[in-house]
Amino acid sequence: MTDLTLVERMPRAELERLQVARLRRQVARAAERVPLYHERLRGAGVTAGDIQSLGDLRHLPFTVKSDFRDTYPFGLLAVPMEEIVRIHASSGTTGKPTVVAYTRGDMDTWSEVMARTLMLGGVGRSDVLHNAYGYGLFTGGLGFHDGGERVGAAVIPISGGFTDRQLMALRDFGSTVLCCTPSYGLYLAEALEEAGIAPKDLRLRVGFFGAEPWTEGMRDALEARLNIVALNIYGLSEIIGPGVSCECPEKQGMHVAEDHFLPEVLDPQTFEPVPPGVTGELVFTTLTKEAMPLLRYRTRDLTTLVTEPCRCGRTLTRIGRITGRTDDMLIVRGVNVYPSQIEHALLQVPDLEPHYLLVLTRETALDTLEVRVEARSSVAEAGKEALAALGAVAKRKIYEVVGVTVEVTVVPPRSIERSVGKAQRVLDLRK
Ligand code: DLL
Repeated sequence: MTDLTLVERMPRAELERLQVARLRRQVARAAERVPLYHERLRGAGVTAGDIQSLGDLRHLPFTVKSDFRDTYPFGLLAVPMEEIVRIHASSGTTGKPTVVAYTRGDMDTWSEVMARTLMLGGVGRSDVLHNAYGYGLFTGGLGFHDGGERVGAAVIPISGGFTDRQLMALRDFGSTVLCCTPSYGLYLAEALEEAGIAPKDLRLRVGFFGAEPWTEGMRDALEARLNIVALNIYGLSEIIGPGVSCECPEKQGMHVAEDHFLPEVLDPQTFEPVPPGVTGELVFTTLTKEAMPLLRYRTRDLTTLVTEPCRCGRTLTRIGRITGRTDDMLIVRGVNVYPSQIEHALLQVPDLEPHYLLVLTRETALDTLEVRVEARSSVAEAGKEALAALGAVAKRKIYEVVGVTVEVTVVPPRSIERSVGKAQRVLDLRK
């Protein structure tokens, strides 16, 4: 087997030559095969031949989340459906999900970058990988699964939920690697404590936590309570899923798999690059994607570029923690949620008024999202039971549309404070 990690230590000049060559090919492919890029590149007056250096990236047009919605479901495909072997999806801003698709070649790239991610934490054949990321349309479960198999670990596809079964597998199967969202990791740590299972009863040594924002404080708690090294992993479905970037044990930023995904960090107002260390919006250009090449995709995530050499010897650029977003997307128990999606669901329930407030709390490790929404006066007049029944309908509808379980409190008309100007729809009490 060739050493997958050789590229991670390439001299920068050599890596950049590779990136420019790949970028040129990717632009040519997008222009030829994807009508949206054909138009946009023509509008920008750029052709693949104009790409001579990474500096020329700035002449390329951007791609945004709504481009997925406008071309839903498969308008961004650069290959015929016969070449697609996998489809995943993540939240869109309204009822329609963001659909992503993979060719056989893309699956190979994905398992490669996930294998490299796991190798950052030293994962290999002797490991037992407890994969509690959700399996399904979400990229977390299957992304870790394929990477885990590729490094030869024994993968436990346990997915999320069923706490007793999680504890059984963690202990009895001798799991050495834990993969889940940081909040679920903390939840499992608490459940282990409650069950009287101490870290020394387990063989866990490293965890890969991501898919939602977290803090150094949470890292300290995960490391202390589970006796592991906790690494931050970042990725997004549009680019490939998990595998875009991850920390090495130096924990000084997440190495980007730059030979496949070219990062920029830009001032969100001027779209000019910001210097390393300064916060801006993270933008990615895929370099090798076959099914859905993306040029300058605006992730909406805020972070910094870290360019000084890492003590681990990898020459790949790093990004800092994700410190926020430039839009209103929330992440609730690892599920991306846009307030507009909740609104879209609520509007489909007759007898509800379009006045609502989303209240986020974190009592134990896991987030709770309460949706307070007003009922029509006829329901309110019918009494408490009518309000509760309507709440149950709304809860089901939100689960159906958004894929997240929420608490719904239906309140009488005019109970929710009206704002002057921009409506205040979210009350985030998790900090
Ligand atoms: O969350 C992919 C993933 C799975 C990453 C498992 C890591 C582990 P999406 O569902 O498309 O994909 O959500 C992507 O989640 O734009 C960020 O806002 C957020 N996110 C992902 N990782 C992190 C992280 C997966 N480590 C969106 N820190 C991204 C903060 C993160 N936010």
